[in-house]
Amino acid sequence: MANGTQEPFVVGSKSFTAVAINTAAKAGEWIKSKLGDVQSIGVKSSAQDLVTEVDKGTEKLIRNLILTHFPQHMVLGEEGVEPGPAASAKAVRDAADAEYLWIVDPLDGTTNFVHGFPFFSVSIALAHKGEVIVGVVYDPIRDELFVGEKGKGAYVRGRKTVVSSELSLAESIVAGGFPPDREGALPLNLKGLQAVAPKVRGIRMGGSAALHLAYVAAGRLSGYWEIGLNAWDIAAGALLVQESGGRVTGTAGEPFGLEVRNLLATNGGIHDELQATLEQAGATGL
Ligand code: 2AM
Ligand code: CA
Repeated sequence: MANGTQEPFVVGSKSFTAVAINTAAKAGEWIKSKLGDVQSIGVKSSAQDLVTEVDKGTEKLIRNLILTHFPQHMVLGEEGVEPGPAASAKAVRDAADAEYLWIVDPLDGTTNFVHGFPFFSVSIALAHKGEVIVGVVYDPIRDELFVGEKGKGAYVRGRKTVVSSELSLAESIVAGGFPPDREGALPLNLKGLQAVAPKVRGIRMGGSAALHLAYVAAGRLSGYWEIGLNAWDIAAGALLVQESGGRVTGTAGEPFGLEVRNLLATNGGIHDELQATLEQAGATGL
């Protein structure tokens, strides 16, 4: 090298996006191979908050792959953080200053995975100085990999994803969700459900926040909201929605950021109506 200067050694010098894609694909294959073969199931904050050796093993695999390529980067993963909203929020705040931060949910939809309900995903996002620049959500059951890059659009199966075109709740399918927090989040998500269900064409609750967001991006759902999420559930999926022409805010309409835990993501056309419905029901926040 000229003047004897040395570049830091980077294995294979792959792009961020290539590493995100390869890592999510490998993790997803591993998860799929373990379906129906879970030996030990643990509980975190409650009997509804499950963790398996697959969650932990997959996070280790992802962490190792990312750090092999980018040893200077930080990795924030669900299984590395104590359960509960306070610890999650603190982990995100503590990591926010990192120049490059990978935000990882090795298995989004653990309850589904444990029960053999085929709706779960691997979610990997890369934030640069607090802004998500790459997002990948992989569904190993359908072998669908959703990938988005800031400013460059989002894709699935080689095709650009575009949000749906509905302009009213009456012609929309909307998804919601129930995280395991029974005291704080459940009553609000139920209130929202009661208010939204009579207004929409259909309501779905699949149990994987990341996959719901990927489906909003791909135009399969017109919108999605959920109270009580964590950054790793939504960082990648939120970028997919934005890069597909959709809108992402907090449920109270506040701008999206990694600290947002109550999420509203839509095709844009139904955003205000869904937000107002949640607002009127008193279902926008903890
Ligand atoms: P998980 O399977 O990765 O834990 C269910 O509607 C959604 O809530 C899923 O995306 C699920 O992700 C998420 N979830 C599960 N436990 C959670 C927790 N303790 N806090 C916040 N979100 C959680
Ligand atoms: Ca998880």
